[in-house]
Formats: sequence, C-alpha cells, structure tokens
Amino acid sequence: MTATTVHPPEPLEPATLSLAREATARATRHLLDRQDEQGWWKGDLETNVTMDAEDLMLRQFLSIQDPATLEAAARHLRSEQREDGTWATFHGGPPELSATIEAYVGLRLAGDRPDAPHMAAASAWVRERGGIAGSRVFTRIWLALFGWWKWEDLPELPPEIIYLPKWLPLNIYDFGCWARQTIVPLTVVSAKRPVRPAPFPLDELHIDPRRPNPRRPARLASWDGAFQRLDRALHAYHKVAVRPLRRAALRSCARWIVERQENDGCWGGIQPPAVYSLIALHLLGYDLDHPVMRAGLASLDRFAVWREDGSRMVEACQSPVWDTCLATIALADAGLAPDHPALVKAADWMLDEQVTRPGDWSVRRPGLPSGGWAFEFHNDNYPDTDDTAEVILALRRVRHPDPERVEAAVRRGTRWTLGMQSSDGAWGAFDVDNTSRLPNRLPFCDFGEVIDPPSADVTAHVVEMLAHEGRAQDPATRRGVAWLLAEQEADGSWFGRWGTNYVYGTGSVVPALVAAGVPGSHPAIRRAVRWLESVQNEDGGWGEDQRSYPDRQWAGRGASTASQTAWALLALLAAGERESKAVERGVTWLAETQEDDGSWDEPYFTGTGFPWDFSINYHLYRQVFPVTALGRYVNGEPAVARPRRS
Ligand code: R03
Repeated sequence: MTATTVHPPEPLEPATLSLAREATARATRHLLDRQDEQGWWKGDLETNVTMDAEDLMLRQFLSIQDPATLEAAARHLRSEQREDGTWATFHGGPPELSATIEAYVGLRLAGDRPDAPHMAAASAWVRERGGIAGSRVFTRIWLALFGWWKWEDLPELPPEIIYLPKWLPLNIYDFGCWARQTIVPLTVVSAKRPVRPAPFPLDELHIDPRRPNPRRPARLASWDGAFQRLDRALHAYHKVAVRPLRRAALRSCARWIVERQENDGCWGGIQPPAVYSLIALHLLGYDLDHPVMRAGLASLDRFAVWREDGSRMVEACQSPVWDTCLATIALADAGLAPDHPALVKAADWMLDEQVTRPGDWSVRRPGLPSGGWAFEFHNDNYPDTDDTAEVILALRRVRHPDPERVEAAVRRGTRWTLGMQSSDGAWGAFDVDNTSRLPNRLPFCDFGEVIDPPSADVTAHVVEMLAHEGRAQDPATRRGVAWLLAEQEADGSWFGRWGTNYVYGTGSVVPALVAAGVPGSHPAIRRAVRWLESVQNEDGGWGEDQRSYPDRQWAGRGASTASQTAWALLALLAAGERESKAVERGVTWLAETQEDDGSWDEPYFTGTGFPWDFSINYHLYRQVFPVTALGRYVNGEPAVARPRRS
C-alpha cells in the first residue's frame, strides 16, 4: 500500500487500536511513576564489567579500597560471568578478551582465588587466546600500573601533544571530545610510568613479553607502517625528552585537566576521563585530600548503582537529560495535556540545564554563543547537538507558564545548533568538522571510535528539530536533508552511530525527512519502508544484533526488542503506513509483550557508545520509545509548525 492515497484512509482495525490504547495508558502510567521529584527521568546506563573492574583497580592504585565496595562490585562481576568463565561486553555477546582479563583481575582484587573453578576457567580461556598481549591498550595500561605489563611495551603518547597548535594534524582537538579528555591524562600517566607493588602475581594470565597488537599487521609502505615507525621514534624520544620541556608539558596538561573539572567534581560526565584524570593529577603531586581530588573521588561514587541484591554496578555515564527529553516527547505523543504538571516540571528542569558558557567546541567555533544541552547532569564543557535537538523538540510539546523563557532558550539552542553544522552540511555530536582520520591510526587508539564525524542519526534529529521550528526551507536544513538522502544505504536503510543500528538510523531519519517536507511517496522513503518490512521478524517485532556492526549480514536482524520495534514503527508511521499490515503486527507485538506493570523487559543492548566495541543498554529505552510509537499510532503524528521568516 502506498502513502499517497487521495481517498480517505481505511478505518483502523478496531481490535488493534483498542489494544494499543490500553498498552499506551499502562505504559504512560509506568513512565510517569518513574519521574524524579525534580522533574527528570534517568534509567540505568548498563555497559560492561570493564567499568567495575577499572573502578576497583583505581581504588587499589590509590589505596582507597574498602571491603564493602569490593564485595558488592565482586558480586556484580560474578553475576555477569558466562558459563564458560568468560565475560562478554553485551547481553548474548561473544567472550571478549580485554573484558575477561579486567574482570578476572577485579575478582582477584576482591580475594577470589585463582584455583577457584570460576577463576581457573577464566584464566584458561585467556591463555588459550594468547594471554594479555592480545588485549587492548587500555587494559595493558591498567596492568602496567601494577607491573603486570611493561610500560615499554605500550604505544607511546607524549604529553607534549598538548602543545600542537589546533591547525596541526593530531592536535588534541582533532580527537573526539571523549578521546581528548581521556588522552590528555593518559599522556601524563604514560610519561610517569608508575608501578605500584602488585598485590599478587598474575602469571596465570600468561604474560607474553612483546607482541604487536594483532589488530593491525602493518605493511612497510602504509599509514600503519608509518605510525608504527612514529611510535618507535616516540619511544626513543621518551628516553631523551628535554627535561624542562617535559616538565612544562606536564604542568600544561595538569592545568588543562583541572580547568575541565565539572562543578560536581567529574570530568565530561563520563567515567573514563574521571578515572584517568585522578591518576594523572595524583602522579603530579595532588594528594588525596586536595580539593580537586576529593571532589573527583566523590563524583566517582555517584557513578555507582547499588542494587537490592547487594551488588554494585558502575555506570559509564548518566543519561538524565537524554532520558528526560525523550520521556517528555513520549508522554506528549501519548496524549498527555501539554500543561500536565509532569511535563511542566520536566520542562523547568530542562530549562535549568541549558549550558550558558563556551566549551571545547568553541575552539572550532570561537564566535558562536553558547546554548546547547549536554547528555548528563554535569557536563557544561561538552554539550551535544543530539541532546540539544531533542530537548528543543521536547520543550515545544509543553505549555509552560513562562513562554518567553522557553522562547529565549529555544532561540539560543537553535542558534548554537545551526552554528555547529559541519562543512559537509551534516552534524556530529560534540564538535564541528571532527573528521580527520589520523587519530584512528595511532597504535594507541585501538579501542572504539576516537573521532566525531557527522552521522545520520544526529543529523536527522537536528533536521527534525529545525523543521519543527519552522525552518524546513532554511538553506542549512536543506543541506542536512540533501546529506541524509545521499547517505542512504543501497538497501534503503541508514547507519545508526549512537543506537543499534540500521533500525535506529532508519527510525531517526525517516521521521526527520518527512517533517522537513519529503513526501511519504518519495523513492527514498519508499525504499526505507520496503527495507523495514523486509527485516520484520515472524513475531511482528523488530530486532537488530550488535553483530550488524562488523557484519552487514546482520543488518536489521536479531531478536525482537521493544525499543527497536518502536523505532521501526516511528519510521513506518511517519511514512504514512499507519494502516499497513507491518504496523499492525508491530503494534500487536508491543501490546502483547508488555508486562502487567506497563513496562517491557529488554535484556538486549540497543544503544551504541562505539560501534561494536562499546554497547549500551539504556534502561529507559524500552519504555520511552514504545510510548512514543504507540502514542503516535493512536493519536497521530506531532504537528509541524508552519515555515517562519528567519
Ligand atoms: C545517544 C545520544 C546522545 N549521544 C551521547 C551519548 C553518550 C554515550 C556515553 C559515553 O560514555 C563513554 C564511555 C566510554 N568508555 N570508554 C570511552 C568512553 C567514552 C564515552 C573511551 C574510549 C576510547 C577513548 C576514550 C574514552 Br580514546 C567506556 C550523542
């Protein structure tokens, strides 16, 4: 069936419609119950055991271990261990070497004996896989801190990198902001090469003295070959580094780090930079009761989630702004009155969260006034365009008692977002034109993404926001639309950078294109609809495995989940497929898999930190996206504002 019917649409299948209404009402109540008194929502941000293990190794390194934390973290580590003794980095995923090594060390710190069956199984598997040498650089840095790996056998990254001006390749602003905040403290750590006495030997993990990282076998005349020679040169430089220059560089790094500490003591709202910054500053002479250190250590405790079963899980990051804007949109879609107290409260909280000072993004956009939103409670230095777009979309769904305040906030947010457009017409999350491929080539950077180029999902959210602001015809929006159309995959889908994967990309892009005036009958939209229909599961839902990142065969394939089913429905509904069989089956799947309390169960990870390397289970995704999809099915699409004169 096509979207462009001139005759009136057929009546909805009444059974499906009433099923959807009931499911929406139950899901709405559940979501409303979970709002914090201050107006925000926050679901657990579940990632993997490297967070918990690194937290324990940090405490060991700084000698601030306490038995209660240790035992609770160990409980969590044990509960995540697979039958075969290994650890995966997402639900249902394969064993992963670095995570298994780190979790094993974490349990040994907690006192688990190497000959206990669960420990022996883990170490045997690590040895089978070649031991520590095959693990990522971060893992080997952690081990080097205790003498379980040699500093000389790690890639070099000198603190003098802080002096590279912003127009030279490989300066710190060529790295994505999360990598930048991690790398600056790590240059300090690797210049200092500290070794604390190991609390136990680690021979059972088999330390292979020197083996190049097998991920990148290099040919001589290649980029990788060149970077390996650079790494050898930097190793030689480590020995002869001019002492006054090195001392000055270390001082500059310390200043750079301290300047970026957030109000609550954390760094960038994410766990890795906080952990490495604390180690670096400590090595530079900040003792544990220095105010910077005290605030930093206190902030780390706030990443820990203590559970009823006595276990303790460390979050990589916290998502209150993201969860709150998505929940606000969902509740509005579900038909809550725009002046409902829950929505007004959420809007008030979001208004207070707007960032009003420059951040690292100003390096590439010096004149641009601030006005974005960040993802976390505290991250003023790194607002992102994704959160900013969704917060603006959310604020517009609320009738706030002070409309002028909302208007002013939205105006600043829109101006900032427009200023953050990259030169190709699309948007990255945190920075403009963060597209140099060189950082990825450094042997040091063997884990995750280290740059922040524009992506389809972020660009779609921005385009959707601009369209709702009446700017669909602005040249900036048109360039975004053109970029999105050019970025469509041959099969009709779009890649998902921050959500898994093509279902997320497609579920983000189709509603944005339609909001920006692309008709449902457009060939690009038709191809997307056909792709979604082609990957719908037998049971009526949609699902997509993390394996879709390394292996295109898995695009759109996987066990059905609530969030991914909702994303597919959002695209189909926007494309005008409300009456289609595919939509009816998807809506029925959501209604039938809903729990009695109005929630959904979702063990699968449908969020993406870094494609394949770092997956996220956002615990609120299972709720907010079904509420939005069911709400739009029942109540129709949100209205798009008329074009404005800008
Ligand atoms: C969903 C849309 C909003 N989005 C922001 C999403 C933020 C996601 C969480 C970020 O948490 C991080 C965890 C990390 N780990 N390791 C790193 C890291 C970064 C962010 C990391 C990896 C490599 C380097 C440096 C840091 Br180099 C666990 C737009």
